[in-house]
Amino acid sequence: MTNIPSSHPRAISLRTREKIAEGVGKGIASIHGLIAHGRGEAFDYLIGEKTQHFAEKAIKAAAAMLLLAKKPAISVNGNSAALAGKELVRLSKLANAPLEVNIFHASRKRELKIKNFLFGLGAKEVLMPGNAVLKGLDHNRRYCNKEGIFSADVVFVPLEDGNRCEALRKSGKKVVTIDLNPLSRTAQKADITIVDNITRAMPALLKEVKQLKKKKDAHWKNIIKDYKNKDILSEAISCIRKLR
Ligand code: PTJ
Repeated sequence: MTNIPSSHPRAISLRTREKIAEGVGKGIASIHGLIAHGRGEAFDYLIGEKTQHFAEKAIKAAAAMLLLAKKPAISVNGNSAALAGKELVRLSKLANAPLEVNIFHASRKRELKIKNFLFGLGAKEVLMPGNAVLKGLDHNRRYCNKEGIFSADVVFVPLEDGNRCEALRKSGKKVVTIDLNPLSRTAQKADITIVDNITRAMPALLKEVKQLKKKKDAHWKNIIKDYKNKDILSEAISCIRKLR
C-alpha cells in the first residue's frame, strides 16, 4: 500500500482510493470498479465530501425501512465489499437481513472471493446468486438467490447504476441505495437514496439502526410516511449547484 501521511490534505480520499485498489488486488473488486470509484469521487467533491443534511434524512428513512421490512436483503458487489465490507456484515446482523453476493461484471471466482471475504469479516451466512432469476434484466445482475433478493420485500443495493433498481421495483420490492450521483438511474428510481460516500454513510446507518431499534415501529412508520425521495434528490442537486 502507498504510505499516505495524515498531514496530506486529501488523506481520507486517498486512503479510500487505496481500499478500492487493494480490493482489485485481492480479486474482490473488478478493474471496472476503479472507474466507478472515480465517478463517485467526483460527485463526493461536489457535495463537499461530507454527509449533508439530505443524506442524514435518507439514512434515517433507510434505517426505518430496513427495520420495518418483513424480509430484507443486502446486495453486495465488489466495490461495496472493498469499501464497507465490515459495516455491511454488521448491518446484516442488526437488521436481520442476509448478505447476498450480486455483481455486474460476471465472474464466479470473484463471487466466491467476495463471499469468503465477508466470512472473514464475521458474516455467518452469505447467499450466492444462481437459483433464481429476476425478470426484466439481460445481464449478470439478474441471477439472484430465492432465499434472499428474489423473495425480499426490501433490498439494500449500495453502489450501482443501471436497470436493476427498476426491475426490483417492478417486482414489487422497495429499494434503498447509497449513490453519490443523485442523477444515476438507481438514485432516481430507488425508494430511498442516500447521496453520500458509502464510507461515511454506512457507519451513520449502523448508528441510526441502533437508535431506532430502541423506539416502537409506529415511530419507524412515521419516518417513512414523511419521507419524500424526490425532495431529497432535489436537495442534493441544489447542493451541487450551490457549491460551484
Ligand atoms: O462488482 P461489480 O461487478 O458488481 O461492479 C461494481 C461496480 C460499482 C463497478 C458496478 O456496479 C458499476 O459499474 O457501477 P456504476 O454503474 O459505475 O455505478 C456505481 C455508482 O456508485 C455510481 O453512480 C457512482 O457515482 C457511485 N459510487 C461510486 N463510488 C461510490 C459511489 N457512491 C457512494 N460511495 C462511493 N464510494
